[in-house]
Amino acid sequence: TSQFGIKEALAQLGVKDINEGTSTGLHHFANGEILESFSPVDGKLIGSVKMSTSQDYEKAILSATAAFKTFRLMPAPQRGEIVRQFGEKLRQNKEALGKLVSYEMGKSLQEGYGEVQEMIDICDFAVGLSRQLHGLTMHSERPGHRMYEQYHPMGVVGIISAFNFPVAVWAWNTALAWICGDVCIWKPSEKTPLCGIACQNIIAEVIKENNLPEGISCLINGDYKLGELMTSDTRIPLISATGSTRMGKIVAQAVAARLGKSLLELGGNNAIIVTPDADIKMTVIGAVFGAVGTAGQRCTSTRRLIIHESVFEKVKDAIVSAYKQLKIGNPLDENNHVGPLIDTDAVKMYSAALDKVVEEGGTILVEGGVLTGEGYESGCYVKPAIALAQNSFEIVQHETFAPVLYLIKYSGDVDNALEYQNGVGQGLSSAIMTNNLREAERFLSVVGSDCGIANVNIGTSGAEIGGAFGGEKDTGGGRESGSDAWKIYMRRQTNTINYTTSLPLAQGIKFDL
Ligand code: UN1
Repeated sequence: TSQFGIKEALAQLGVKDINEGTSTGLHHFANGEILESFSPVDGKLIGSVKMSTSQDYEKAILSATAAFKTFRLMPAPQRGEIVRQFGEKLRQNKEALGKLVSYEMGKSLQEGYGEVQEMIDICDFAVGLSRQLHGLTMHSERPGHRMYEQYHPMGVVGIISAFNFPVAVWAWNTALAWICGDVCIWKPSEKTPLCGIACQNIIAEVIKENNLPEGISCLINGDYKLGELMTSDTRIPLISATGSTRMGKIVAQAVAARLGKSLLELGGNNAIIVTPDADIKMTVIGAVFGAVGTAGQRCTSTRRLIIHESVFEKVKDAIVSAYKQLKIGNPLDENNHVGPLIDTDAVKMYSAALDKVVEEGGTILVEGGVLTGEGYESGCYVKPAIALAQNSFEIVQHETFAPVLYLIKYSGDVDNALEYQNGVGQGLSSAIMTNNLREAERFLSVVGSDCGIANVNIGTSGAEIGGAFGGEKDTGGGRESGSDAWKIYMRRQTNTINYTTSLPLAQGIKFDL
């Protein structure tokens, strides 16, 4: 791996194995059992860290709560300046962090860099936003009264993130939370703990250079048990969780039981509708990147292609021949398109999905399989597969986090395709490929896609940070990143001020003493 500079990247990011001394990880609360991070790229141990105990968790909460008391007093544009500096440091560390993401998680180097770029972009967005945390002003029904609303910092934000975007999802949350005056406790996926330490080291430098309280950013490492401590803790007003629908339902119930707020970004089952008027070349690029990018491990990955019968053979042949060009291998080698899955459990789920689709009556169009031999020693490399399927198949209804693409045929008009598109539990991302204005507008209308993201002539993945990101139904309903997603990180207060010498009551109520 040294040829790819992983050692240098880890050194630059201050990530050390516990045997080499403590990983800097300023404000990294971890004194528990050992957690080893193996790379899916070559199966090698990258490093070990300690997990956080419940005492560590308690320390993190106390530190965060204390930091909030001062951080909330800092004017928002000054908090924006901190986020600006964080963005600068991310620029300096883009190469190193991108490489670590690629090596620890397994996505292609280009996508590793892209993920760090998303972090930089959200920082820029948050800096501008730090001067725009606007509330509204209303006209009071009472004379000599003024009414307006303001947004105040809320407190500690708990972030639970997934392995597939081991750094960007944290940044979407923290960059906004910080300009809003909140402090954060982050539990990264136990599959990518080193990415967490690298990020914490970067922000810790900024915090130190600005003499700010360290508890603004706290890192804890561990599994679902730590997550449970967070979701049931009334000292955390907002839990932002990214992961499976199964996990999200557990989180949502625990947070709701104490009337906390949750921001959920859960599974997708994203489709591209390919109409008779689709540009086939664009469709192929969008569909193939959507299905095999990040080895099908994005929540926005393309899982289903809903193709009109009149173009079905043409589109199918074009996609199948594009799959033949795919190079599978070490994601740090930029000649490869597809890297490994995160671990061998994911490989099992991939294989089970392919068995299941055949069992349910589907036909394999591009054979899958687990790769073995030189370069594939980790056992995590699989061949992207395509199956002809029915939308109603149980396996098609289910999100398999792997490069398995289902082709579904539709006939008649676009409404029939929409029925399939919307006929799944999840509601994250969707797309239509068409040059027909009527079809495109129908897809975007109230009777069109029911997803949080609906694209025309663009694939389902790779959203920009400027829009609100998230989806409906089993996707959890949360919105992160751009637009007005910042509002969930603040508490809203309505203020009415009387500048007269009398006290008229609203609704014209008379109450004389
Ligand atoms: C995720 O998979 O959890 O839209 C996030 C995209 C990326 C983010 C995906 N910007 O594909």
